[in-house]
Amino acid sequence: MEETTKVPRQHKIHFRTLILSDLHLGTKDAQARELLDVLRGIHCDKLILNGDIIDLWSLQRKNHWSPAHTAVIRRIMKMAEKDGTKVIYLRGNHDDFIRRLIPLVLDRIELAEEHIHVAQDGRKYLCIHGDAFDTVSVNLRWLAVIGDISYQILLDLNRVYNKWRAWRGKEYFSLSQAIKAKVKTAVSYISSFEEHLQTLAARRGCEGVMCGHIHKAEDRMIGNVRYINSGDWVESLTAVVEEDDGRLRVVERQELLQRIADRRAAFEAAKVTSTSSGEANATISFVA
Ligand SMILES: [Mn+2]
Repeated sequence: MEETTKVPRQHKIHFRTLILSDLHLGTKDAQARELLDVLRGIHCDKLILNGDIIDLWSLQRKNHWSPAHTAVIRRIMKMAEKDGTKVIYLRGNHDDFIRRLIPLVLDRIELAEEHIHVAQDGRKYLCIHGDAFDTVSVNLRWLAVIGDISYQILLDLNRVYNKWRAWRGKEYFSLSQAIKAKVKTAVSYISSFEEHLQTLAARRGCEGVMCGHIHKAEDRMIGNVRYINSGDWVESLTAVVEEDDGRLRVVERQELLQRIADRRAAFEAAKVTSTSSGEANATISFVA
């Protein structure tokens, strides 16, 4: 893997906070390279890893750990060590092995069950993976495991189906997203999820809740609670950022890449201008 610290800080885009969830490192569907491109161009004060970062469930079945996955972990460690980023790793249901360790603070890296993020405007957001709101995975763990295996099959199917679509010249279609949307509505677990979420936010004195788990980025009001979901790095490639002006937003990989590219281009342009103006005198005297 490429060295990750060569990009100078001035070349990077800055966020007060970056929230990522559901990287599922250790599975073959984790989009680790795609994430690395983004992480290398970002400097943030705080990084919240909202669960399912290392997929131990899947690793125990089949090991798909790759050098790109190691590079992601290494980049995160570097952010804590070199950039001074405070890293908060929250337990997910696929990495619940860290449950035995929490709460634990290792210098700038903190492992926890949940975290209250105070935004620039003073509003409090409860950050929690979100499986606790998922009545299926809490009460029927065996069903959740079966669901997880069928999700894997679905992802495999999705890949084959989209290869066929690409061959036919058709655009990408997420079979798994479509089926999941249908199934979850049918189970009507959504309403109980919303109730749960509002109760917990009230109990923690928070105006908002930030989750992962469902692999679908969202930003909407549930009653008087702002619910923000950072999505995942398996399919949707989304994150939540807290901009320098304090706005919390859901962002897609494409936007992040564009901003990183713009930043680099602006920096390079500034460098060229300063060198050419430095050479200008020499040119003028030569002409004279
Ligand atoms: Mn999860």
